[in-house]
Amino acid sequence: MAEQEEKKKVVAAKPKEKKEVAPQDLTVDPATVKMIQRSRELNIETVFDRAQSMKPCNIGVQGTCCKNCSQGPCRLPLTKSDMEGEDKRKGLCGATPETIAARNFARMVAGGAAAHSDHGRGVAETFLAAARKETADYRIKDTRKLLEIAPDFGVEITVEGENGEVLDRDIDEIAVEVGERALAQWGQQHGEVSTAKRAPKPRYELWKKLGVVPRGIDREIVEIMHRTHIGVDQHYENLVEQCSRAAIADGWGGSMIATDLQDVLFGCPYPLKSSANLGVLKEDHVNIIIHGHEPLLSEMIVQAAELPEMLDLAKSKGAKGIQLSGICCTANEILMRHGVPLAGNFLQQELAIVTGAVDAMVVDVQCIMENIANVATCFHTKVITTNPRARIASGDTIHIEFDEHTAFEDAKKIVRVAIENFPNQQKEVMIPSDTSELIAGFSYEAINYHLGGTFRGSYTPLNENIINGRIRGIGGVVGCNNARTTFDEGHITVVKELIKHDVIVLTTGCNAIACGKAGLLTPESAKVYCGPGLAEVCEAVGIPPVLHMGSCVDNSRILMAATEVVKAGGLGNDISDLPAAGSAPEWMSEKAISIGHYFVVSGVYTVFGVTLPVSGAPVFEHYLYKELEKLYGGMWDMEVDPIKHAHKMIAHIDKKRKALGIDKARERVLMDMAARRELEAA
Ligand code: BF8
Repeated sequence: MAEQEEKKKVVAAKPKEKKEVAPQDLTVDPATVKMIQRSRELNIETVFDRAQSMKPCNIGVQGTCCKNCSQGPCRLPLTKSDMEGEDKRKGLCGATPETIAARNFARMVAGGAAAHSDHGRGVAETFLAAARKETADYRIKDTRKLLEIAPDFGVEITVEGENGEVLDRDIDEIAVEVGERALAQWGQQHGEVSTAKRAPKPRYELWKKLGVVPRGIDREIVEIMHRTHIGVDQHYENLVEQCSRAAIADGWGGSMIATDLQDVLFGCPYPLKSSANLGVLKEDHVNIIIHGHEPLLSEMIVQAAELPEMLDLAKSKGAKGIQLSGICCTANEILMRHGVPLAGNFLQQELAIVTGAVDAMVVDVQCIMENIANVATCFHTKVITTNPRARIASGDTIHIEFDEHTAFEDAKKIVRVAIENFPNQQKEVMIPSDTSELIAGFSYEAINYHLGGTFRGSYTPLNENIINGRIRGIGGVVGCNNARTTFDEGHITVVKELIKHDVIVLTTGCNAIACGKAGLLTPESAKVYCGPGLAEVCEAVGIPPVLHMGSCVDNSRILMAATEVVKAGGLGNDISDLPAAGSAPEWMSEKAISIGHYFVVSGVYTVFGVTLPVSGAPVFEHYLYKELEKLYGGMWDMEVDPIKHAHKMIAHIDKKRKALGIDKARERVLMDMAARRELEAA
């Protein structure tokens, strides 16, 4: 037995290192510094160690490695001579670096769009089961939102009475029809994904003109896989066009439908208080971390963990209670609707287990590192997989399959496993004390309400503050962590630089968690970090300068917020007219590429940090960074330095202010506070 235990620990053991990088050079997050230190003391290998011992492939980084057939991989790094003379690089089939990089890029879009959209499909299936009353565990909760979204699917919300009067239609009937039509968006072969029409009219018309309105969600993703097979689409512009269809099918389709139906099932988020970082774990409680993405699971676990019988069971095992917390986007989902604290973002998942306090880490899909299973073998932690699409071969995971028809029972089973495991907690618990208070829950509906004053909800006050220059513009800062860059530094630096220059920030995903840990999601942070204009608005309205809008599928909320800003008037007719820019300072996942591309084709200038795998194909790179603007009014960019990154966004915002003729207003605002007040009085 002891021998077996030792064997287990070996899989998680750190290989002998030449020279270790100091923890404080790997991250700006104090809890992470402590936990990297701790993992090293315990000789447990984490992603931070692997990132030192294994460097990325130089050709893959450039995007010019093709492994789409077995004659390769064909590796086409860009050299000085290729840059100076004629670029003669070709794969065996003759594929140019542009074709190869564009195909790789397209497959990333497909992977990302598939991940979001498959999540959305699961939500739509559960929604329909709830609407048809086939499951007792889920029900239609937010009827206001249901009635709001129904017309977008062509579902009538009223009926004509016998005497021609307009009557409310039965809510259950509406829900079933919405569920059926929403689900049909995936398999639809012709026509249009219906939610694409939510974009501002000029944007939708532009997409129609360019022929990129998606026909069906699955179809556009499958078509990317076909086109990128050897010998099919060998024109980078044509490939990017298909990327646009699939990305719109994600942002304005699969992701947007996921967000909407989740809101109807679980409630539209509104601002609430919580806290973030590993310090939310409690040594004397049963600690359950929910990690992954789909709220179908986490919502049930939240309910199960609140049952008195579970609390009693926990107490009978010697615990004072049950502490739920989240990692990655599941964390954001349960934070937004229930105020469940955030244990951490992507790069903290192994470290959470290293605290020794986690009784169960419950995972579903996406962004779950296989190595958590190895790290868990060094502690009592049970890693519980729950989704048939996502199992882990490493370590000793338990699989408790989660089914929407038996959801609550499954959730109770999972919570019980965690509680039963509490007495197995070993002595070596070390929880860093770091936590920060935060306010989250800014759905686009909540922003409407908060900025609209007491009597009406409207985006008009936000627009007025942008027009008068107090708010310079809007920055959407989102995305992952990436072990190839200093953990959380890019996120925090970009966001601080933006708010310092009066740019209000909308955030989701792991950026939102980073901001939460750094104390940027509180109204009080406005005074400390913002420029005077933004600080004044935040103080007047009582909102943080960085608004947490949810998980990565909830980037659709940012699209809707941008659409509402356009509708409120005074800032142009389309998203591409807005003084706004997007950013993913520490991206790493394919989902981020799909998100980036749907922002770009929605008209947003979008800057990525770390790297973009296109540098080995300069013509394709130029197409993404420069030429796309002519088509869509938005384009890609890449900047590693977070300060320069933020200033590229600010420069774009200023360019848009100038085009709108509101640049002068800001110059006046910048004179001083008294001058600004005079201006207002006039
Ligand atoms: O979907 S931001 S690391 S957790 S991919 Fe993953 Fe990236 Fe985090 Fe959520 Ni989004």
